[in-house]
Amino acid sequence: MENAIVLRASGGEFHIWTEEKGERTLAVARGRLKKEGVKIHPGDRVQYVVEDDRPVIEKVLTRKNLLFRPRVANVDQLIIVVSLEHPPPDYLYLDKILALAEWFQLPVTICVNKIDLDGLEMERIKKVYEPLGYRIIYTSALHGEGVEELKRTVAGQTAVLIGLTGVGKSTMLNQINPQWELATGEVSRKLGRGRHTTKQVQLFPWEDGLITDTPGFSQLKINLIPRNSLPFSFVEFIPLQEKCRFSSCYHNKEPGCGVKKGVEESIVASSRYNNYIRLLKELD
Ligand SMILES: Nc1nc2c(ncn2[C@@H]2O[C@H](COP(=O)(O)OP(=O)(O)O)[C@@H](O)[C@H]2O)c(=O)[nH]1
Ligand SMILES: [Mg+2]
Ligand SMILES: [Zn+2]
Repeated sequence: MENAIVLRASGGEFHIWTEEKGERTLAVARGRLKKEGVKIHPGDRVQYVVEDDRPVIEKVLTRKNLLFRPRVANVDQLIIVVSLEHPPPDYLYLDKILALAEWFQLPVTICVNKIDLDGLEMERIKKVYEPLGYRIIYTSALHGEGVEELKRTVAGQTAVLIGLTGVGKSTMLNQINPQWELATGEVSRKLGRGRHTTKQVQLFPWEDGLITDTPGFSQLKINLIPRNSLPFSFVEFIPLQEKCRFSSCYHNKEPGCGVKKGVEESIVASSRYNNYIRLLKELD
C-alpha cells in the first residue's frame, strides 16, 4: 500500500497528495470504511491501493489530533489571524481560540494583520498578549510585510489559519503562493451564501508542509473545554492560582482569589479576565 495525505474531501471523493511523487490525485474510499464508521478528513494520513487506475483508500492512520471546526486532522499549529481594522479585533473571539488551543495543547501564533491601517489596537495587542508568551507576527498581507516571517513559522508543518471573515486569511495565502488564487474580500461578500462552495476545507502542500485557509467561524463552541479546565486555559492565571484560598477556585465570586488580586494589581489584563468570566458563563 502507498501513503498519502488527504487535502480535501468532497462528496465521497478525496483529493490526495503523495509526498514522494509530489502528485495530486482523486481517490475514493473502500466501501468497508463507511460501514465501519471511519470518517476521512482533510489532513488525514491514509494508505491506498490502485485499482483500475484509481486510488482506493484502505486505511486511515491514527490521528495526532482532529480539530472540530474546521475539521482538519493532524494539525501542528494554529495561526489565529486578527486584523487591526475592517474588522477590528474581536478580543473575546481571540481569547476563546487561545483557550481552546491551550486545552488541545496546540501551538498557536497570533498573526496581527492590516498593520498598514491602525496603530492603537496594535499597542493594545502588544501590551496584553506579548507578556503571555504567545508568538505574535505583525503583517500586512496586502503589502507583503511580515509574510516572510509567517512563512518561516509554518514551513514544514500542518498549519491552519483561523479567524473571522475579512481579516485577510485568503489574501495571506495568495501572498505565500499566488498560484492558489484564493477568492478574497469583495468577491466573497458579494457572493454571500454562495461562498459556501469554499466551505470545504482544503490543504495546500507547501515546502514540506501543508497550510489551510478556513471560512470564518464566528460561533466557535467553547463547550469543548470542561468547565474545571477553563481556569488552566488562561496561561497567566496559572502562577497566580496557588495564591487562591480555595484550591478549586474559579476566580469568580470566591473570596481570597489570587487571580482577582492579579487583576487589581494589573498583572492580569482586565479584558482577559472579563472574557474569561464570559466564557465561564457560556459553559454554565
Ligand atoms: N489594508 C489592508 N487590507 C487587507 C490586508 N489583508 C487583506 N486585506 C483586505 O481585506 C479584505 C478581506 O480579505 P480576505 O483575504 O478575503 O479575508 P478572509 O475572509 O480572512 O479570507 C480584502 O479586501 C483584502 O484586500 C492588509 O494587510 N491591509
Ligand atoms: Mg477567505
Ligand atoms: Zn481564584
